[in-house]
Amino acid sequence: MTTPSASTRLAPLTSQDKQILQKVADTVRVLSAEAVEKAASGHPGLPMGCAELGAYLYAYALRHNPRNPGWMGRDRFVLSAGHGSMFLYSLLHLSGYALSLDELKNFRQLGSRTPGHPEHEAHAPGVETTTGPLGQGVAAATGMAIAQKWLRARFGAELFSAKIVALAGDGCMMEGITSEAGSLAGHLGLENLIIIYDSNDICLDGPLAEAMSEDTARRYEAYGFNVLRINGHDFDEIKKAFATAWDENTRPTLIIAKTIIGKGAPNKQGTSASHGAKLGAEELAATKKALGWPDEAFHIPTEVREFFKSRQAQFAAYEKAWNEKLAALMQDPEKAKLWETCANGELPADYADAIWNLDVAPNKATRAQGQQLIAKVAELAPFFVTGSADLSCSDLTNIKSSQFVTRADWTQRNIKFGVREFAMAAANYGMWLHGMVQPLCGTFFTFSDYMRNAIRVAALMKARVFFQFTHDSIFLGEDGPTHQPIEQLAALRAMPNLTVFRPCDENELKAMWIEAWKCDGPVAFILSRQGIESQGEATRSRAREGVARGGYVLKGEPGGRCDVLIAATGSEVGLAMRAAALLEQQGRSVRVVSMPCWERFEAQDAAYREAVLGGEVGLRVSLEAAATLGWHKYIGADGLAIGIDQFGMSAPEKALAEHFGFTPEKVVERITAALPVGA
Ligand SMILES: Cc1ncc(C[n+]2csc(CCOP(=O)(O)OP(=O)(O)O)c2C)c(N)n1
Repeated sequence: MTTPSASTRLAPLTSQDKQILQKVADTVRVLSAEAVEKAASGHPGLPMGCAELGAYLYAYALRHNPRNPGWMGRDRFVLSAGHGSMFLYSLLHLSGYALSLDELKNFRQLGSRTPGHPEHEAHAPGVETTTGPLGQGVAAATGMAIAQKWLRARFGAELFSAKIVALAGDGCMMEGITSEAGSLAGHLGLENLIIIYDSNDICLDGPLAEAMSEDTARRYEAYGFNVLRINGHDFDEIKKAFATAWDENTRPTLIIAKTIIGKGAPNKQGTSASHGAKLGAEELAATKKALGWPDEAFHIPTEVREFFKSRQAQFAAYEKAWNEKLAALMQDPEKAKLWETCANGELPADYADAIWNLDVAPNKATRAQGQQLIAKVAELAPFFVTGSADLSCSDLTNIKSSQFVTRADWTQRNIKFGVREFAMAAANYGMWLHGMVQPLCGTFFTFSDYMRNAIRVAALMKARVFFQFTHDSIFLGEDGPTHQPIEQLAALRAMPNLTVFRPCDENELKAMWIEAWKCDGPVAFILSRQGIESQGEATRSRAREGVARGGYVLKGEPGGRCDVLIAATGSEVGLAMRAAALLEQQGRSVRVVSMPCWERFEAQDAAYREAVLGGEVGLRVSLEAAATLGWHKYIGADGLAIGIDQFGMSAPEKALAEHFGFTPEKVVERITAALPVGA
């Protein structure tokens, strides 16, 4: 595989080139400092320190087209050190993206497209991913690089040889997620990944040396990176390093760029004083003076404007050349069809029926049934890719008809992310952001905590990653409390934009898979390790609509009167049904509500919710083998929440059920005790 040669693609730098690049860099410096000054908040240090790198990147290195930020063939730039957001905004504005100077003047203000940290394209075109939590951008970029290589194996190197460039600071380099991502990228030989390390030796609290002293270059060499060291203010060195990185065919690249934080601010450069606060009027004035800048605020030199105007033809030409290659590919009807399917993320029109009519064995663990669904989905969606953090044998996320991706074989559909949960989660949203793939990744539910902030960033962006979390309660048994989730359900339900499903059997599972594709944001599948009793006809007849609505009456009738209402999810739905049968033997009327998805239920109108949970009800009970937090909003302050508000224990499943009161008899005991006297 050959990538287009950067050395031939990039114009040689003349002294005139360097002059204009320096002007661009200084414009980035001053614009960034001015915006932070006006907002009286923000981080001028990184944009000022990385200005030369940014100028060269946006002017020459990136094959992008600012007039069409969504062009699939573009190189992608991720500012992992998201606090330096003005770096990105300045360059997007200058290079011709639809981000006005007024937006730069509105930095960090309510409703602006220039928020404190870069937020995905809903805010500014050209922002490839939301960043800010340090290190995550590197893992997201790794995911984008993975998506590129995966698509290259299907559509060819002509179309998928873009580079993914991430800019990381000292902070990113200290984060564990960056190590996970680096280790993975080296292992997979992601030659399309370029990490620029803004090595300025200063972080928020002061000199880096007080917190980090390892040899980063050797660390990355050990991961399998090609490591280059440059002076990040020298255009010749920058050009050479980028040319080498763009030409690299086997290894990811780390460019360690030594820079001076806040460069250009005469008194604050090189110190943490320029990291995260405005320079102050005096220092800003001194900066402008030192750079030979006019007093006028937000000044952009005409030659900088003219320069980027002159670059637009080249930017457009990149896309045009790529479009011609795409047109050639489209001559092949089979490839053309596959392209359309992947590009539109299209499922067959009858996908819901195809899923619903699948013959799935009842009375099994939902993770096991889930694997059958995954196989079906893989058939329906050729752009569907799965991955696991070394648990595919257990979380059963892998597509059985396919093998695992290796650095030499990207035609496969399962990815071994290794035991790197956090990077896996961020890489998965990176894959989704890249486009043309639908990722799913899995691990044990309790380890969703390792991934949590990446799930959160995915939710913030409404990136539709499917997260499959298995071993969903204490009933995983002997592995004990470290592995038994308790508070994770409540924690995920509290996250905006995330849809959480906990199906009770194969029918709810199928309905979940139908609904997951309609979600606008990440989706969490919470599946059991242990076998679960199927609800048979009850869910067969009601779950398809019921799951879509998030909660539904599984036994009894909506509204009306009953002595006891039990709302449950997942494995506890079967338990609720058994407890209901015992209560009925005592002559009590019982309604059982299955609530596999709170978010969907919340989205229903009041009349529907009232019909499911309301009416003349003697006692409302919730039943879930997890923290009870949140249930009282459905069962009322006087309802009985049966859950587990303590950590679990290591023991066989049955012993745990007895101990924690999750048997039909014990549930009935508690309900009977809670019923009003005489009821
Ligand atoms: C996960 C995470 N932890 C902490 C922070 C807060 N924070 C923002 S920038 C920063 C220091 C980063 O230092 P460096 O990468 O060297 O940035 P520079 O000083 O060069 O701008 C910290 C701790 C964050 N944004 N994300």
